[in-house]
Amino acid sequence: MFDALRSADPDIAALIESESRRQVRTLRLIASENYASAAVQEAVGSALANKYSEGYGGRRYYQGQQYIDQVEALAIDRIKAVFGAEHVNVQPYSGSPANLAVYFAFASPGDPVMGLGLPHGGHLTHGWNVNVSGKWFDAHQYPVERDSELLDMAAMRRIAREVRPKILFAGITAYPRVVDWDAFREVADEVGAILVADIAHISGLVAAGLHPSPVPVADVVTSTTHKTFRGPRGGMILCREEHARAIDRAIFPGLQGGPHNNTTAGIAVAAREAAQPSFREYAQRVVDSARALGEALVERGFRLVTGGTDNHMLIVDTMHRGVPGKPVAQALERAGMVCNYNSIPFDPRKPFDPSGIRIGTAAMASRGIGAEHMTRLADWVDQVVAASDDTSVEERVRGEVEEFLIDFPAPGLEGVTP
Ligand code: DSN
Repeated sequence: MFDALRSADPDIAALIESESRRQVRTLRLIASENYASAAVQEAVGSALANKYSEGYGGRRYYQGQQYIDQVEALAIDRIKAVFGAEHVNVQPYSGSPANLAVYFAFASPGDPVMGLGLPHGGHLTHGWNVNVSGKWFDAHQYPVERDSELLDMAAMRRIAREVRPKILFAGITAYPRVVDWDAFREVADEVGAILVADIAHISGLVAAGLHPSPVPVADVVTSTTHKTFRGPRGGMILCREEHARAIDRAIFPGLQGGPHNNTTAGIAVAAREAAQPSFREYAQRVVDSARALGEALVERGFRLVTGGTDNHMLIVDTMHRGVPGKPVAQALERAGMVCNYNSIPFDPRKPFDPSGIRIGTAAMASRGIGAEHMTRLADWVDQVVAASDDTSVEERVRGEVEEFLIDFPAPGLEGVTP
């Protein structure tokens, strides 16, 4: 691999090879990460990256689009088929630009908008105060309930009635339960808001039919393409036909220049993969293993936010075992298991040193690791946390993790020697 790169730039080649080995040798538990297939990676690394294509199919500002138009049309048609969408735009550079385009399409600076608070599992771009969505709009946040830690739909309705948002975001980045799109629709209709479902985390589960789809319910659906959907790093917007022009114009020329055609090709490949029966099996493995891991962690004295999971992620309150999330995440990484530290709802600790960790099962499931392996994983987590920085335990577990992973090749990295 990387013959040309190794000779032209050995420094970068060596770093890529080291990162590839790291991805092969560790249990990747970051809920927003995955392994894109070799086919997706080849599309992304192709000559399509050399081409400028500002505009849309048949209406571009540069000549030479005979193949690019076909690539983008295939990506759009396949995403439409997978999700049953009326209109699709595959040009957003990623999830944050996709969400910004929605604000640009439907609101003006100063307008009221609403989303789930970041510390309660929402996203920065859902109106959090340090983000442009919180600085340029009159952003209001709804919470989860203090006791159940489930979305507080009554509070959401009450705040929406008060502020009458132009845009109502329903969507999550750190929330392990099913989102009731219909309940959001009711409120959006009542207050006259555009309902936006951000399914960046769960789009693979939606594609596989393992989470209810917001596509028939919401006005607009935004997503990244690389999390559970397992495509390249990119974004997409699905919407009703009536919003097609507003969304397309918000992306280009409103917000972006030329689309990244190589990424578009990668999205097309991923959409084809998502239509295969093997993708459904993968997605089932994702949710089954998340549930099994949750049960096994609870048996070992951990507390899960909301008590469990319906999707690919677990928010684990590590303070229940007496240790904050950050040192737990650091110890787990030393032991070969890579997750991120995460706030829990109503966290008394600071975001940079919070009370929990977030664990996702998508990348593991892509390697074929499933529910039957989760007691082993929970034991490793338990042992590392119980050992409290004992490096001999971390080293032993790291060795066991590496040995375990030999039987589960990582998609897209099959040629990498651990
Ligand atoms: N960074 C993504 C995540 O980890 O959930 C969200 O943007």
